[in-house]
Amino acid sequence: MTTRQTFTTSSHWGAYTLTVEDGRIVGVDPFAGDPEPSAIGQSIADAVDSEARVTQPMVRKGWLENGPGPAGGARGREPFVPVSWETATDLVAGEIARVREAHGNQAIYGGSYGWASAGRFHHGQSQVHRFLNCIGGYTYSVKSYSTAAAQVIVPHVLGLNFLDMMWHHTPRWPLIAEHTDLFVMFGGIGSKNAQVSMGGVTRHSTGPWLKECRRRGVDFVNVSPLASDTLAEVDAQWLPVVPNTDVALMLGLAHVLETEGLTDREFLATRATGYEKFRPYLLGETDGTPKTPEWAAPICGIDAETIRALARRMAQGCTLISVSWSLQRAHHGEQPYWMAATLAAMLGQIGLPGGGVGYGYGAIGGIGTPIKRLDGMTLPQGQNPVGTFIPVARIADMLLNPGEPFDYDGKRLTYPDIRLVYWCGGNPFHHHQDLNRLEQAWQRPETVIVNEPWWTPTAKRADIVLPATTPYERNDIGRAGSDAFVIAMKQAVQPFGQARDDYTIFADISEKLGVRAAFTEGRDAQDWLEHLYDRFRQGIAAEGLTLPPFESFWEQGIVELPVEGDEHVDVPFGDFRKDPAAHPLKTPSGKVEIFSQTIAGFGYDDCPGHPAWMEPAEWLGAPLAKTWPLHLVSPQPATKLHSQLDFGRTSANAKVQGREVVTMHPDDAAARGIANGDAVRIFNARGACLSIARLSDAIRPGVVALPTGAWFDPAREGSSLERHGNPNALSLDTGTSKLGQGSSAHTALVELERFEGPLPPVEAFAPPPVVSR
Ligand SMILES: Nc1nc2c(c(=O)[nH]1)N[C@H]1C(S)=C(S)[C@@H](COP(=O)(O)OP(=O)(O)OC[C@H]3O[C@@H](n4cnc5c(=O)[nH]c(N)nc54)[C@H](O)[C@@H]3O)O[C@H]1N2
Ligand SMILES: Nc1nc2c(c(=O)[nH]1)N[C@H]1C(S)=C(S)[C@@H](COP(=O)(O)OP(=O)(O)OC[C@H]3O[C@@H](n4cnc5c(=O)[nH]c(N)nc54)[C@H](O)[C@@H]3O)O[C@H]1N2
Ligand SMILES: [Mo]
Repeated sequence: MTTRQTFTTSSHWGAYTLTVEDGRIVGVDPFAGDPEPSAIGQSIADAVDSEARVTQPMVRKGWLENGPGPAGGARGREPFVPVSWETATDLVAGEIARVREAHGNQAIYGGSYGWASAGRFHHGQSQVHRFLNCIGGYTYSVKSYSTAAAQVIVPHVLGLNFLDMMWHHTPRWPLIAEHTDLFVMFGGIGSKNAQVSMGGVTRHSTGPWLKECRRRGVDFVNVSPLASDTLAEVDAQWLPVVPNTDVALMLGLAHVLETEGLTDREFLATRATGYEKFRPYLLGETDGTPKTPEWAAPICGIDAETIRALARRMAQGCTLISVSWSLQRAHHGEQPYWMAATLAAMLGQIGLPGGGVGYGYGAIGGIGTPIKRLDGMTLPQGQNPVGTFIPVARIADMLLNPGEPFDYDGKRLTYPDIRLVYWCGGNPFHHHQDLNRLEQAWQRPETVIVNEPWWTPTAKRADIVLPATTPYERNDIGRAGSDAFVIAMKQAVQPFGQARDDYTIFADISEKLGVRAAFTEGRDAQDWLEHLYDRFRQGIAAEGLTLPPFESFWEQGIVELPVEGDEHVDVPFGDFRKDPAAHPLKTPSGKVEIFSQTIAGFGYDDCPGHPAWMEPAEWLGAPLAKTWPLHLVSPQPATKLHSQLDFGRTSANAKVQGREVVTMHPDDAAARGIANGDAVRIFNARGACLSIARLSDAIRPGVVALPTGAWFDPAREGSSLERHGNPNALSLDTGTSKLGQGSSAHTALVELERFEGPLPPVEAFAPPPVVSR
């Protein structure tokens, strides 16, 4: 007899009801209250018993036989030996103890970047950080791949933590719908990326809000190399900018405002500082180059008349400038964020309803939603006694250059000498730039330990792999700060193979290291869920919000909190605008810093004291473009979250011949004899990957777009040709600047050619060779 049951669950891409028959997930139905559910969820049905699952603990053969040490190329190439949990736990505990004793805790790198699962208790990073803190700490990472440059520049310019700026001080949709005349979107605003949000987005409202704004008369301008970066329904004017040149375009706009008497001098004098230092640069008095529209046009690819007309329009009514995260994930990525704030200050509309500047609409779900944000359902991570850290995207630099100094936001720091790397809930061999370089760097540590449900490229490059459960194999709670829901994520199926929860894995290692009590505080997983829930429930009770007791919540499955509504909408910077003396910004001057004495004082050659156009390391105007004539942008994938569930149906169905698709302009294709659907090889001096061409005139000529997410799959023998279409075989691994040291993923020049001959197989999802001891 067939058994059939349903279970609620949540994910970074939404809430679903899972139907399980005879122990298998057979149905995935989106939450009924979600107006635009994400198709990513359909891949959940393929998650649990995928061929890519890790069945039991595994140890790299050479590591098991010879012990820890730099791997000299063996990591990622040698077969694995299956071992028992008892053996694996002993090996991990023993190795951590050895490294700690011989080299100190700072020799352990536990940054462990990645998104892991939406469940707040079984959240990979929280678990591994808590564990490593219990054993004396670890070298950690700061900021994110997503927004590192923004996280560093925004506090200098606007005196706000960037995430705070985004969640609390970015104009919300109801204000935009009511007041904004013109919405100028650098990097566009799609609803593709708003499918996901850290911890979940239960009611997807970015698309509906964009359409509502259009219905109420907002005019949109999409400044982006891809027309599809904005919803077709908003009828945006498309300005197909040359990638990484938005600052030149913004300077051209600023020049028109300044020279045509359209700047708000009052605002600049009373609510901003340093315009008098920026203005001579803008007018060319300091460098002999006035930043006119005619100067900007050949750089950014938008003609001077269009720039001039746009500047005048921006000064005519209520204008909101938005900048996507992608612009700052590029070389000199601090500049567009700084220059956008400068432009908004020149227009004098910061602090007006529906005007000014906003960052990151559409980058993830929930930004701009009229909601009261409620934080506080995370696993406490404890204190890290170790003080060494890196900006997150400097991992390959760190592994390659132990003991070397580097600059970061005014500090001179030193790369630690890492002996042991522990990753849980992230996939660096998906997310890092220039993966062939990381491949070299990754051989250096003595030991790499990875907890993973699947044989990701990172798991394949570990010495010890501990198989973790998926969110569908354990109980958890789904909750995100800017979401109205609390969701019971109920165990739907039995753990696959010998998989264990990360919590159990770390509790057992803690036992061997004598810190079990500190790690568990005497609670089992279910106790923790109730504890976290109760703590959250008490916390919000202080704000007058009530949640049912745990048992009834668990019974109900999905509970909505009354936190959404127009009463949560205020005008960002409204008080500051009204009375800047009484409500100063938290910058040194209390005002918007168009010139920052702090940054100028750092003396960086790649980030001066005011926003400026500096040529990126690679762009279409560089001499290098003669060799590599196409700019590669690598947007986030529509059909998955990063590399997660890449083997699932939603991702697989969008591939062609099992490969990620690259979008290119028909003219660029014709010049290379490429037809729609042809296999292509994309290459530069750093690497090469295979992909399938899709021709579209909705992309700027000279630009190609290959989304991230295809599991890194270099050929095993002979060449390092990546076979699956992962753009990080090609991207540039350099910091945004000495200030932010963020990822420059969107800065890369490439060439592309038709791929002749038989296509090599994609082996990304095949487990590595396994041998017995
Ligand atoms: N479906 C889905 N959604 C996601 C994710 C996912 O994996 N899948 N990941 C999430 C995460 S972690 C993040 S950080 C966000 C990222 O959000 P973003 O950083 O905003 O998004 P991207 O997809 O990287 O880039 C968006 C677009 O920016 C444009 N672009 C690139 N370079 C330039 C430039 O120099 N100038 C201009 N004007 N435009 C440029 C490209 O055309 C690209 O399509 O997305 C989140 N949303
Ligand atoms: N070229 C280029 N590269 C980029 C970007 C770009 O725009 N262009 N964007 C960057 C950005 S913004 C980001 S955020 C990164 C994405 O960074 P990634 O690290 O690639 O993010 P995820 O794919 O979400 O990684 C999560 C990993 O956790 C695993 N996992 C899921 N649940 C669990 C669990 O319960 N336990 C354990 N142990 N593991 C689990 C998943 O299988 C997956 O391997 O990529 C970056 N890379
Ligand atoms: Mo991200």
